[in-house]
Amino acid sequence: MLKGALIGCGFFAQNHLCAWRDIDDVNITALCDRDEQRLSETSKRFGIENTYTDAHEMFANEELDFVDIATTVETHLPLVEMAAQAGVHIICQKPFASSMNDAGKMVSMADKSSVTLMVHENFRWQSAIRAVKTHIDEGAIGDVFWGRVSFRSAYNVYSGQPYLATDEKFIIQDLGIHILDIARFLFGDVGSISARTKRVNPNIRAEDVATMMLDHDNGITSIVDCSYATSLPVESFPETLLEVDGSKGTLRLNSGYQLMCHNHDGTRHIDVAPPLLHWAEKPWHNIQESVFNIEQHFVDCLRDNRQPETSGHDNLKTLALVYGAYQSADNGLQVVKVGNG
Ligand code: NAD
Ligand code: 89V
Repeated sequence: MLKGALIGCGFFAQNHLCAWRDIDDVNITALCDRDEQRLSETSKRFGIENTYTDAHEMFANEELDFVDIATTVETHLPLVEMAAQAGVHIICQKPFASSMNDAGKMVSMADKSSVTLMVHENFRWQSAIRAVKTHIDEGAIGDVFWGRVSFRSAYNVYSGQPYLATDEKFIIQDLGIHILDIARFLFGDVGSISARTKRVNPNIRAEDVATMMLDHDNGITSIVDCSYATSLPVESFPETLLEVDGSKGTLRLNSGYQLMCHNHDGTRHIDVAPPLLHWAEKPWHNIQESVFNIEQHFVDCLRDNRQPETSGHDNLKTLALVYGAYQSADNGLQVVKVGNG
């Protein structure tokens, strides 16, 4: 049985804890939040009795195999440092860090302490995204030469996550980070990126629209576009839509989790809708399923002593795209080298 603790009992951590309950041979034995009310509500909801308002105290008192850090980005560096010093494996929410420097420090700390460090970069774990990856890998459309990864919505994300309206950076750092990671997952590492951003909603502080172009090392070009200012007849939050063109055909992941595969054998339409887990709620079920999948992956990696797909090292490449995109947007669509490969 692996013993874990969770730090940060906020909006999204509730999903983490629901998923942990369903992972075999894992027990979340302690919770930490500096907000006493959130801590006590979460403790009652999940029946976890060991609670702390101070993470130092928790690491000193608890015998843990791993910690799940579900706080917002500004706290990740000190919490990862504490966990590494305690010799505890780490799963840390995205955005991993607010600078490449901090991210590099956390990766080095984990390496020095020989603990596994995985970033909770879960969008690539959605079953619809995995289905597209399988089609590409099986050669269903030949050699891929172009792709588009798109997330466009007018969903009110600010109600559940008010900090998104006031943070200095918004859509690339919060959501684009997932969409850029999917582009890396499907099309490979990236040599350079250019981007343009815009703020449409006057009531928020930072950009809510971003359009990015990626030059992948294997010659694929992709467009990654995100918007929280796009009102459509059918609101598809939180679906990521995909277009992939290959030498022998095309793939389209359309709204409603409908995958179209067109090649010399004809055109197939496949329903790749995620399962509705017993604790999940639409429309979030797609993301909630990916939380279960990534937690299971973390545990499998600990057991098999292998690096997770979205290890801290791997996530440095996704973060480089985030900060490269901001640099490009600040400098009139400058092409920014990110040397991802
Ligand atoms: P939140 O503000 O609702 O919750 C964060 C909690 O952490 C709060 O209760 C706060 O009191 C606590 N906290 C902060 N610093 C602490 C510390 N040092 N010690 C103990 N407790 C501390 O935030 P949220 O909306 O749940 O988001 C948390 C993270 O999850 C963010 O980084 C966000 O980007 C990410 N997120 C990821 C997904 C996803 O699909 N991967 C979805 C939503 C949010
Ligand atoms: O996944 C996330 O990080 C969320 C949301 C989907 C709302 O952007 O913040």
